[in-house]
This record gives sequence, C-alpha cells and structure tokens, in this order.
Amino acid sequence: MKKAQWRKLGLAFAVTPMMLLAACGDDSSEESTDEGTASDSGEVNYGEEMDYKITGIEPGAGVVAASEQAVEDYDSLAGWEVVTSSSGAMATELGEAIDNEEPIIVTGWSPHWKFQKYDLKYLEDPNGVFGDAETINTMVREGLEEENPEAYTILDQFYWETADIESVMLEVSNGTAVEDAAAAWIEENSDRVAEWTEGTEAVDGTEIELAYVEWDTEVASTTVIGQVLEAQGFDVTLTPLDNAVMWSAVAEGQADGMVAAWLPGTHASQFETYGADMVDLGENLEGAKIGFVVPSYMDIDSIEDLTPAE
Ligand code: PBE
Repeated sequence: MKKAQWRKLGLAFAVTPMMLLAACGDDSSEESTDEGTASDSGEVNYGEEMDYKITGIEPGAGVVAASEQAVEDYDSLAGWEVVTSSSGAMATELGEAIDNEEPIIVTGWSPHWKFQKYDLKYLEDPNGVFGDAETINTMVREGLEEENPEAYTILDQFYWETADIESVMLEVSNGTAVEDAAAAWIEENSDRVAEWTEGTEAVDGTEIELAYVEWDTEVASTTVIGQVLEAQGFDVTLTPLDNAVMWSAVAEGQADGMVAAWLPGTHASQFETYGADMVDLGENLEGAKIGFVVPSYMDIDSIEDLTPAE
C-alpha cells in the first residue's frame, strides 16, 4: 500500500495505434487548441469514442458539481456532458473500459482503491476548477461537546492517513464486507486507535448517530470510527444520506456528526450553507483530491487536450 501514489502517476503511458490517431489532432503544447481539430478530418478522437460523456457519480457529489463547472469553463469541453449515476456504477464502467482498453473519463477522487487496482492519472486542470489538495474534516452538531463529551473527544481525535483508509477500501473493493475490513484494520492498528480514544472513559449504551454518504471513502471511514465508538460502549447508528442532507442533518442536530466534509473546495457550497451551524473538529485526513481521472494509456495529460463536441 503506497501513500499518495496518484501523485506519481501521469508520465508513463503505452502508445497504441488508436492513441496515435487521437494524438494527430493535438499536440502537447501548453496553449489550448479549442477548434475541434481531431474530428474535422474524421479521425478517431476520444470525445467521439466516449460520445462526449464524462462518467459521473451521485448528483449531489461535489466532484460532480466541479465537473459540471469544468464543462462550462473549458472550451475543450464545449458540448460535453457529465452523466450522473452512482459511485458503484462509475467503478464498474471504469473497470470495463480498462478491460477493453477503451477511453473513459470519470469524476475521480483520492483516496480511492481505483489507484491501487488500475494505472490511472488525473488530467491536469490548468484553470484550477477542481481546486488543490483537500482535507476531509469531522463535523459535529452544536451541543455535542456538552451532552456527549466522550464521543466528542473520540471524534475530535479521529485522524488517519491515506494508506490506512486505502487499505480498508481496497479490501472492500475485493469483496470483503466493510464491517470485516474495518474490524481487521482496527485490530491491526490498535496503537493508532488508542490515540483516538485517549483520555476518554467507556460508556454504557450512550447513543451516537453519524451521517455519511455511500461513497467508498466515507463508507470506510464512517464504519471504522463507528466500530471504535461501539467498542467504547456507544450505541452507534450510521445513517446513509444524500450529501446535502448529511450536512443539514448535522446542522439541525438530527445527526450527531459526520466524518465526510471535503474542504475547502469539494463541499464549499454545503459548508457555506450549513457550516456556521455546526462545529468543525478539523481534518481526519489530509491529501485528498478530486478531478477528472483517466486510464494512463490515454494519450492526453490535460483537460485542454480534449476536443469540443461538434
Ligand atoms: N467524493 C468522495 C465526494 C466527497 C467524498 C469525492 C465523491 C464528493 O465529491 O462530494
């Protein structure tokens, strides 16, 4: 398991005849060429092959909103469409495209097991639509500190690394139930888990409800911290919600907290709407990222290397 593996991707790709054709209409210069050159001559180009569609995930995801912004922002994406579905469907489509060595662009994020399973790269984003490195923060409802100090402290102390969450996610992607993958990680990382519970006392059935969204990252993190709370004697409820609903549930005190706030960019609009009505316990993970992700065999490096639909 490597840390920040995706940062090292991006230079190596294999050249296939298809890519040579696709490369004819473009070059690797820094300036954008937005005139649809590749398709003028009827040559194969990636946009045509993909029907000018980007494979998205759930409509409420920040990465989908950023992707739609990118389509508006980049001339090279004029006429393209972000097709929403689910994180699971995106992963299936990515796997199928790679099996067939076909081009595909997905709305991607890190940490994610796909970077360990496949050779992938982020497309460069010279306009900065997807922002820089993100953190994943823990947010709790107002009043939790006073009413449930032990849970508050554990959530406050929850912090792990990319390699940790990726190892849980990879297990899950290979077919292990998330509860089992989380339990195994906790068992193997008792020192780190002890840091999260440090200074707290066990409770006897105190209720705690965490909201989350069923993204692979959040399923892994929420299950792990949920199990840690359970082992401390809490009666834990994990509630899967839509992204905006997750934020509002914590703001309105319907849920006690969540460990799934991607900041500053991905959930900027949710933070703006709800952030003032909750308590930000800071990052539980650093070095997260979102953007367009493609198989490394695709002969493009930047969003500007794409060509607009006709
Ligand atoms: N994600 C995973 C989320 C945040 C966590 C990148 C899919 C989103 O885009 O909102």
